[in-house]
Amino acid sequence: MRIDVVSIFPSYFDGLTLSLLGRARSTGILDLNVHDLRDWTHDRHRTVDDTPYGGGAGMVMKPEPWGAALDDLVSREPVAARPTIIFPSPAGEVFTQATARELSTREHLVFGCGRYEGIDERVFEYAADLGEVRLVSLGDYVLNGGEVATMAMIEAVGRLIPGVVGNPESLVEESHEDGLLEYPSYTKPSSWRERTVPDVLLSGNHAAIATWRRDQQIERTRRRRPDLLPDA
Ligand code: 6GU
Repeated sequence: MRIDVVSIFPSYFDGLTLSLLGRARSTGILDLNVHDLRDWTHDRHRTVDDTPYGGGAGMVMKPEPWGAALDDLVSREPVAARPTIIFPSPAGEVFTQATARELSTREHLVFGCGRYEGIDERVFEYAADLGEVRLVSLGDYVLNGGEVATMAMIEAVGRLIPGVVGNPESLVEESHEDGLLEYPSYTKPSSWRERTVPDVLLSGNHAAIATWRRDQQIERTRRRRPDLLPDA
């Protein structure tokens, strides 16, 4: 998979060279390129924002650098090869594990990280001529820009690409993959500061362990995230 990120703070993404995704990058599974939006400006001050038409607080990102960046990164490929262009936005659809699964099947993702009060609306319209545009939010709270959201999305998507996570089975039993939260985990010692591991986990009875874990998943989900359970 190829991923291009456009941001005025490219160094935010230095962390993606670490650990799992770093290895995926060095083995070639993931071709991740981070770009500075200011490289597509032409004035002395490398200006990327301006005041909003109609007035109001804050600044809006100018369309010209975005247009030039998209032109360079999205070669006018045949329709089938067009990228998915993601603009992180608190006004977007909410990003879920299903979104991550869907995006993990794409050949080319482009993330456009906005700052200030947003990006000139015409950029989204123009991008729609070049690929599939998605405005995506991490959840119902406000961040200062799209960078942290993009990091989260790249990590969630990246680990689903075949070969990125060493043991594919570790992807299966996780929170959200089956619509339930994960069961609790324990390791040695079996007694620690007077707290013991549930007996069933030491029993060697695999059927009983599976039942206990499932019950724990349902109970945790009911307590912490009742919104994830079907109404029945
Ligand atoms: Cl994707 N962007 C910003 N700026 N704030 C957010 C968000 C995204 N998701 C939640 N809050």
